[in-house]
Order: sequence, then C-alpha cells, then structure tokens
Amino acid sequence: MDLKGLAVLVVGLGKTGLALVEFLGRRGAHVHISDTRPLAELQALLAPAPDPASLVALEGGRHTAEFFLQADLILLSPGVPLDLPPLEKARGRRIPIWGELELFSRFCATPVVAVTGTNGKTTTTALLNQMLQSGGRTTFLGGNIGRPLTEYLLQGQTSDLVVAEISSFQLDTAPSFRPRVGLLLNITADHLDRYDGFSAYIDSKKGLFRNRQEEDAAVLNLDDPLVGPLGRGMSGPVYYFSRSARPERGAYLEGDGLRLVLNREPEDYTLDGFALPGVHNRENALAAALGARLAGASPVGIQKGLNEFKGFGHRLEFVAEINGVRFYDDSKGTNVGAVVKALEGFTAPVILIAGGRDKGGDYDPLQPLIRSKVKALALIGEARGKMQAQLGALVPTRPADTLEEAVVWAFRQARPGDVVLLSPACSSFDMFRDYGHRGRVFQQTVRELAGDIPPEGKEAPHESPV
Ligand code: UMA
Repeated sequence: MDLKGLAVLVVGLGKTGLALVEFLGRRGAHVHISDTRPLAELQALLAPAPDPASLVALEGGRHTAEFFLQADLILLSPGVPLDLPPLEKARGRRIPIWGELELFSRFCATPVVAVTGTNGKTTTTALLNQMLQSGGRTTFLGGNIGRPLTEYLLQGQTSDLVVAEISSFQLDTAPSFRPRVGLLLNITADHLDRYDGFSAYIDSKKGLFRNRQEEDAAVLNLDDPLVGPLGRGMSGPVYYFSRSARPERGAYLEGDGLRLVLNREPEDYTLDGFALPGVHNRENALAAALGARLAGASPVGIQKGLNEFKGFGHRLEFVAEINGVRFYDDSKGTNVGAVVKALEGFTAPVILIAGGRDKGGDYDPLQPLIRSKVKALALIGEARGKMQAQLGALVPTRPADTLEEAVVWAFRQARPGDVVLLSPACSSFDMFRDYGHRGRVFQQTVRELAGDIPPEGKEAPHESPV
C-alpha cells in the first residue's frame, strides 16, 4: 500500500499516535493529528519528531468534523471511541477509518501470535514470548501490553515472530487482522461503557478469528462457557486448554505439572519452578505453553520460560511486607473478573482497595468474595459511590479522596498476616495517567509507610480525584 501524498489523520497522540506519526512521515504521507489535549501539549510531544516536514495540520483541545473531513484515511488510537460525531460524518463521506492494528496488518510481513481475552492477556502474552525467546526464536512483543505494534514496522521487521496482546478496542477497527496463532483466554464483562451491551463485547472478542484460514491455529479456553463452544464452528486446527478437563488436543494440568498433546506424543512440563501465584496463573501457563509450542517454541524453551518468568508489573505484584502485613499491587485489575481472580488467589484476610473510573458494569459479582475473603474495603475515584452502594454494606468500607489516604487507612485496618491489595475493578484515567502510574503511586506510598522513601520524591496524580 502506498501512503505517499495521502492525507492521513491520526486521532489521539498517545504512544500509538506518536508511532503512527513517525511511520506515516517516513512513508511520505501528509500527516494530520487531532487530539483532545491542549495544542501546546501536543506541540511539546511532537517537538523531537524526526520529520516535522510531514506534519501538515494539528488540531488540539477538540475533534471537529471539518478537520476530520480533510483526510483521505483516518487512523485511530485504541482508546478513541468509535462513536465520536466527526467519525460519523467521515463514515458518511466514506473516508476509511482504521485502527492502528489495521495499518499494522497491511504492512507487517512477519507471522503474528495474538492473545486476547478479558483477563490474563498480559501475563500470558509475556510468558508465551519468554518461552519463544528462551528457545532461540527472535520476537517483537507489543500491542496492548504497552508497546505500539507500529514500532515493529519502524524497526524494520527483523524478528521471526510478532507476539501481540490485543484488546477488543484494537480488534474492532482491524478488519484485515489475521494472526497465525490466535489465543482467546476468557470473556467476562468489561468495557460496557464503550460497547452496546455484553453481546457486542463478546462479538468484538470473536473478531480475533474473523480472517482465520485453514492453516491458522486457534487456542481456546475449554472451561469458559463463552469461549469453549466457539471451536465447534471452526475448521482447521483448534486446540483447547483446560484446568479441569483433558482435551484431546491441547493443554491441561497433569499431577503437579502441565501436559501438552498436539499431534505427537504427549509432552510433560514441570511447574515446580513456576513463580506466579494462584490457579488462574496456571491457566495462563497452559495457554502460553500451548500457544508458544504451536508458534514453534522448543520444549526446552517452554520449560525454561516456565522456570524463569517472574511475572509482569502491576499484576498481583508483591510490593512489601510491613509488620507482617503483605502489600500487593494489582493495578492492572481493571475489571470485576480480574478482581475475582486476584481475590481467589489469597487465603489470608484481604483489605481491598478498589475504585477508579467506572466502566458501566456491575460490581455485584464481587459480593460472595467480599464476604468470604475481604475484611475491609477502601474505595477511591469516580466509581466509589456506586461501589459503596453495591458492596459497602458487606464489610467496613471507607471512601477515600486519594490512593495514598486509602493505603494508610487500609494499613490501619490490617493485622499481622493480612494482605492489603490494590485491585481496582475500574480504569485509572480519572486520577492517573494509566494503570502503571496508579500502581507506581501505590507502591511508592507503601514504601513510604515502610520508611524506605521520604515523601518528597512522590509521583503526583495528574488531576485531583472527584
Ligand atoms: N484521545 C483523544 N480523543 C479521545 C480519546 C483519547 O484525542 O476521544 C487522546 C488522548 O488525549 C491521548 C491519546 O488519545 O493523547 C491516548 O490514546 P490511547 O488511549 O489510545 O493511548 P495510547 O497511549 O496510544 O495507548 C494505547 C492503549 N490504550 C488504550 O487502549 C486505552 C494501551 O493499552 C496500549 O498499551 C498502547 O496503545 C500500545 O499499544 C492500555 C489500556 O488501558 C494498557 N488498554 C485497555 C485495557 O487493557 O483494558 C484496552
């Protein structure tokens, strides 16, 4: 595809937008940018850009139809909603609207291994990547995990494989995306602020297999009532992983280890050296091993990956122990399903810190676990009122104005042997730049409590919470 001379509008100038701008500039496109952030902020972001000559027009502080309609092609960052009014107008004029993943799909010549699902994506993707690398394959790790896939195109496409964590937002705007190995881990309610109901979200996730061809492998969670049945309608290689059953072709738990059955003899792997806690991480290990093997990882690489993988930041990450109280950062737990999985992993009483930007779902499914595992609840952010109404009667609950206040209160409720867990069930954008920022503020506050860091060095939230 030739982008030379094409007027291409990039909507959103975050990580993805910046990578897109650079790629488009190199390909000779006329780059237009629209972002709701103030113009001066956008200009500062673009200042070090290598080829400012390609930048034709910049719109800051708003999105307008006039600006959008100047484009021959519109490229969306994943966080940009599809129902912006200027996009409606552009659709009316038949201007193509793609997500970054669509552009990537059209330019990438390297086979892609893609992982999607509501929860476990990041851990599974990173573990799968480590298994491939441990076996000597070269990979690019990117996508929703934090690194735009466009960076792979900028690097010159020199890896054997691309390993990509893919969100539903990305799938929605990538009609040509075709992974050679696609893993669908699970589907539970999430992002209902952006989808027209749960079934629209389910359809979005199924989009992973939209262009599947006979030689492409599908990896499905047999235990998930929405994911398992999808295999019935699929031809070609379909593999299942399960915590409770023994699929004919796929991966399951066998004794204390993990067994893979592909077309050959069963292969057994030990989980003795596997460092991640909780049964859900065993499920992630099953999916990762199966996906990695199908993508060409050697058995030695898989075992090495299982032994050496230390987890991904802000995913049930152990932070510190203070006076017998253990603190865990699960800032990446941005929906109810993730919090359920996090709580299931603890046997000690938990003081839970939750809340943030509400995503339109229901917190009721947390009730049984709050009753059985949670001793006290601190609530932050925009969702705290709604969460208090749905969960506050179950255990002592405290709304807090800041995450720091919530941490200090949680610590006061704790006794030796208890756990303080940040697992918000919400996105972070009401108080923080992203979940990583929220996790770092949590960790820093905990370390201050432990007396490790003086409060001066603190990273501040980017705006005051409501
Ligand atoms: N913006 C607008 N208009 C809007 C919305 C946003 O102009 O209506 C602008 C913002 O002002 C900002 C930019 O768009 O300047 C942000 O774009 P973005 O939200 O797409 O963020 P990126 O930095 O490009 O990060 C994106 C993904 N973000 C989202 O999907 C929200 C990152 O996933 C991903 O790691 C990154 O691309 C690299 O591929 C994060 C995420 O929260 C981790 N994902 C969601 C999740 O996991 O639940 C799906």
